[in-house]
Amino acid sequence: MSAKNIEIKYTNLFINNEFVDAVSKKTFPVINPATEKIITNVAEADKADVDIAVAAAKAAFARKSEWRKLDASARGRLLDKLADLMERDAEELAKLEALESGKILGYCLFCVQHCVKVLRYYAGYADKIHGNTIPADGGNFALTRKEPIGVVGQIIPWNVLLIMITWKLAPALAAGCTVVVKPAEQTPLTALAVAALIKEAGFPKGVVNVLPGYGPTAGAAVALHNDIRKVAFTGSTEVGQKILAYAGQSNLKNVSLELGGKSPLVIFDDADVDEAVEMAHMATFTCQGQTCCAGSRIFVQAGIYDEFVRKATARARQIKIGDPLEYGVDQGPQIDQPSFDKILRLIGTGKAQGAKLQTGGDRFGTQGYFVQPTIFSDVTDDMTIAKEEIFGPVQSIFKFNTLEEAIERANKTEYGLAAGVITKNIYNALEFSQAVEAGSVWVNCYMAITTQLPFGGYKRSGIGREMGEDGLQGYLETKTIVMAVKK
Ligand code: TXE
Repeated sequence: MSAKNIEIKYTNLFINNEFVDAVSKKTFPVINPATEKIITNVAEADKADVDIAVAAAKAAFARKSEWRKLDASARGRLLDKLADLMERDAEELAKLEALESGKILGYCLFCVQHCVKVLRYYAGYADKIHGNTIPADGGNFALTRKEPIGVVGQIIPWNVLLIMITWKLAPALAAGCTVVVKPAEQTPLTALAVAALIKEAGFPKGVVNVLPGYGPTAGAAVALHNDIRKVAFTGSTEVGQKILAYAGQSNLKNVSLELGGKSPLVIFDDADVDEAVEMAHMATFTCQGQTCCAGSRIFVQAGIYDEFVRKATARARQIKIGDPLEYGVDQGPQIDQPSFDKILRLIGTGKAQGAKLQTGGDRFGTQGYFVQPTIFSDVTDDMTIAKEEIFGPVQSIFKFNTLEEAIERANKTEYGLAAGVITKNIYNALEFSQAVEAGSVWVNCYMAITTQLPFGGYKRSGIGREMGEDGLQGYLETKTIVMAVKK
């Protein structure tokens, strides 16, 4: 199969294990960001469809339903089967994601492999979810049960859709919840391909429902729904704040949020400069800079600063931009016009506010949302590019002198998703790791994200954790049962 031979099989809403039209019969276009052309049109969910999907999820969660009666180990086997199917269709899924998201094919294949691991990890957890017996005062017999929270709404972003949908579905299903997923409007096709695999794996109808549509309509209807007990959201901090408000306005549903970031990567003089340049390059430019934990503030100690800037610039100039489906391409387009405009506007502020443009700084080509890999040196903390999330291929390099200064400036942000430090000095690494306000800290590595490790943010980067055991707990309620013992 050639890289471009991509078959689009599913364009309808997925409710009760069937692909159906929207109630309104409306559709919306999915755009190829590399060409700005329409790939296809997809059914557009709105509140009426959300109501139907939530009712389906609620019925699937009802007492004595097929799903509720399944042994926990059988839930695990269904997740394992889904992992098998994703492995089988890895190439197809990766191509679809590359097509609609603009991420390069190699990275999309990596994403599928990551998802398979996440599914297998939570598959193993399904029959190991249990409470405690507790020696309560008064001599009664007391125990806790871990129960699924119920119908869950999951609102997914476009940047790594397959990974995000899996991070949310796998723990929710292992816990025994049922789900209504609202994928980002930019990337519904990959989400619908996953829906088809869920049906093929044998999940009972209504357990997972997937509703492509827009945020303020379908997304808001999910977050406001009174029968949804938890909403898990990944996206912008601005929308995250709305989700929390929707929960407050409706039924006080549980909320977990994974939001934006402005993550610092601090590189000390004792680092191997070539290795540090490579790590910083990966931290900034992976996925065109469209990762929540992108190393978007690179702090370099004064002694190696000039050498680092020179080498980082040379490295960025090696990036090959092009069609994400062509082998050998390093960087595809940004996701859409608003994102493209935002990145160019922020690059403009960098130039205007006195950062030194080392390379890039403009669009690439004349068609598609391509942005040149861009490096700014001499960036200061007060500049807009030091504060706002760019979500694009822009590396901002800052100079620092001491550990204390690095810690203080690393924390000078409203975000707190991730941080990195590169040094051979264990004391500096430990001091930084403890002092930095971030959900993940990587020492002499970056983006070391695996399914066993909790991931999430401090401050405005979010609430709650995904992945690892913490990720599972987010889909469980604790029930305390106390039984009187005959005295
Ligand atoms: O995000 P939105 P956008 C950041 C990044 C990016 C910026 C804007 O800085 O440039 O956000 O991206 C749904 N009620 N991140 O506009 O709008 C929407 O349909 C309910 C960081 O794409 O937050 C989509 O499914 N849902 C991030 C999802 O929210 C709503 C990943 C995310 O879209 C809604 C993406 C509403 N009122 C962007 N409005 C990360 N943390 O990785 C929108 N949505």
